[in-house]
Formats: sequence, C-alpha cells, structure tokens
Amino acid sequence: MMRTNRTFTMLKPDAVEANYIGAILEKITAAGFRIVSLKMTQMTKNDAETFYAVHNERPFFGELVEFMTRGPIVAAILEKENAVNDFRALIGATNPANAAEGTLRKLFAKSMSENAVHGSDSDENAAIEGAFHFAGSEQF
Ligand code: 3AN
Repeated sequence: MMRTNRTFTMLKPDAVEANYIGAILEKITAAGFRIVSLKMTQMTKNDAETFYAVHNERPFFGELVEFMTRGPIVAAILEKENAVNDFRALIGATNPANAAEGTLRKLFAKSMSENAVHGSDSDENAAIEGAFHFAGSEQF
C-alpha cells in the first residue's frame, strides 16, 4: 500500500538564488504541510539525469538538467492528508503564466523552465523521489 499522506518537493535553483527559501517554506507550512525531511544540497549532473529520467526524451531535458544543477536546491518531504494532490494545487500550473492567483508558482516563479518549485505527481513518485534524497534516518 502506497502512503497517500506524503509528497516530495524541491525549491529549485531559481527560488534559492532569489532568496525565497523562507517565504516559500512559510507558505508550505501555513497550508498545513508538516516538514518530515529538509536539506539544502546541490544535485550533480548524474543526480539530475536520474531524478528526471522520465523526461529524458523531451526536447527540454538538457536545459532542465543544466538548470537544476546550476546551484543549490532545498529538498523536503512533506506530510498532510492528500499530500500529493494538495501540494500540486498549492504550487500551481507548470507555466507560471497559467498558475492560479496565490499559488507558489504565481508568486515566485519566473518561467516554464525556471518554475521555482517541484512537487511529486503521484504517491509512487513521491516515495521514489523522497528516497532519492533522504535516508530513512533523515525522515522524521
Ligand atoms: P511539473 O513540474 O509541473 O510536474 P513536468 O513534470 O511536466 O512539470 O516538467 C518537469 C520540469 O521540467 C518542470 N518543472 C520544468 O522545470 C521543466 N519543463 C517542463 N516543461 C518545460 C518546457 N516546455 N520547457 C522547459 N522546461 C520545461
């Protein structure tokens, strides 16, 4: 049984560069998510290629890997009832131009490719992505 109460997020290099870590974490916790795991780290090219392997046929794959490795990210596992869907709603559409008012991407993202925040798209991927960044002993 896949747990439905956890998701995985990354505050992407653009958000860290813009000094939005505190503001975004405040929105996340205010929306009722509990922080299970948290760290600042920089992904290697190999990390990013592995993490985004599902996108490796997409035309923007090279750009995505380049962007995600250009500076540090903040990775986190978050807990809340219906976490995956509720967090996707909180971050908003992939393209910030289409993101609803009040969503994290509307507030903090610059563009389709530099869109500030990642959120897992399924319970299965939330578990895979969380385990990619955090050992069991780092999940609280
Ligand atoms: P989401 O992050 O909303 O789930 P995905 O999974 O389709 O969107 O895309 C993963 C990441 O790839 C996005 N967060 C974004 O950084 C990048 N991306 C998606 N579509 C494009 C695009 N058309 N051009 C450039 N980068 C893109």
